[in-house]
Amino acid sequence: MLSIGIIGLPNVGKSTLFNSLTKSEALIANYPFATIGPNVGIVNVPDSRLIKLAELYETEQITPSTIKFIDIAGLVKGANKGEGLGNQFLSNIRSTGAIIQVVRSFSDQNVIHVNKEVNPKNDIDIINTELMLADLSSLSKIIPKYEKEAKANKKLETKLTTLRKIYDNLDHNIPGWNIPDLDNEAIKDLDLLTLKPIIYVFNLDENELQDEIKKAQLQELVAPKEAVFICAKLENELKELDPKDQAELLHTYGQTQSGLTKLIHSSYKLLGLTSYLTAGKKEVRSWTIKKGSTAPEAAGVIHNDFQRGFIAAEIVSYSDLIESGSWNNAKSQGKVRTEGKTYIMQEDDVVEFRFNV
Ligand SMILES: Nc1nc2c(ncn2[C@@H]2O[C@H](COP(=O)(O)OP(=O)(O)O)[C@@H](O)[C@H]2O)c(=O)[nH]1
Ligand SMILES: [Mg+2]
Repeated sequence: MLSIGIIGLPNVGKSTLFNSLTKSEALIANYPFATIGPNVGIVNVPDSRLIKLAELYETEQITPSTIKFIDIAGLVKGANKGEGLGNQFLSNIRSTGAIIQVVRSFSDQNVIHVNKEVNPKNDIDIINTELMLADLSSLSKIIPKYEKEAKANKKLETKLTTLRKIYDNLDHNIPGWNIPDLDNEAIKDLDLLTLKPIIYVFNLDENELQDEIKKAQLQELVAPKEAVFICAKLENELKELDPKDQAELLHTYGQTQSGLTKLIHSSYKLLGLTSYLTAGKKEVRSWTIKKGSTAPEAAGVIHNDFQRGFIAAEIVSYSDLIESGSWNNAKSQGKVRTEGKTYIMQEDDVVEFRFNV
């Protein structure tokens, strides 16, 4: 399963955020390195369509899509040289599909800041410098290897050119994200940290949640990357409440939905994932696929046999199905389409596969 690593300086609210996301009990404490070892949590992707479909099919079995989050400790200045939990940190983050960088904006005097002052720009620079140094170090090992191999295999020359281009940019303080026109084929198996998809999460004070000017300034720091604004402390309080009280507390800060919901949806997209739906009396379910998957590939997520024996996919859009009131009605109204092997799955598809085994 693809995962997202949560990184950032100590005491910025990573574990608080992780706890709210997973409702688990990773250690929350007011000192660096409280989170020893990776904390891994599986999070459901909220999807109100599943609840509607469950009503329609009178089933109680709802299975949502999930994402794996990892609370990663130990990123401090010098992590690339093994400071803090440097090396362990690097191996934990290398295997994730994407990164959430948590940046402190909240100003609580009781929570120590490792660099003594709350300064989002400075903190982002420290973290991204560590990521770049780690990438430089990886490349300085990979490049000589390819240089040797390229002597015998000329095909590797283009790859080597790309690797050198990334190295030179990093050497001039430009992370992989900001290098234009990289050859996708050459970078896809590299696992470089500054090539991973990233979202910045700014952890705000409660009263900053409605401060549009502040939020615009923070977004500016990381544009064109996505920024999500939350108050981890508030999210942590929300998870203790029932839905009605949650809504009331959110309302106090001018919010209509939890920042976590937005973060989970953004994370899912960031990983390049999308989903399609199946619905029946036994179960209503969201299935995770890579964006751009064909109908047989999507069928394969349910079972290999579905992919191997794929004949066709019968598909109705979610809104048409709800409007028609049942699959059969939708069918008699001509709203159920039959799609073949080359069909690219869409997010709104409710599907029944036909296959031969
Ligand atoms: N005031 C305030 N305190 C927070 C917030 N988020 C986290 N904290 C506190 O900051 C301290 C460090 O949080 P933690 O999640 O352990 O940080 P980590 O080191 O990044 O994992 C804890 O005492 C938290 O209660 C927030 O949004 N506002
Ligand atoms: Mg922590």
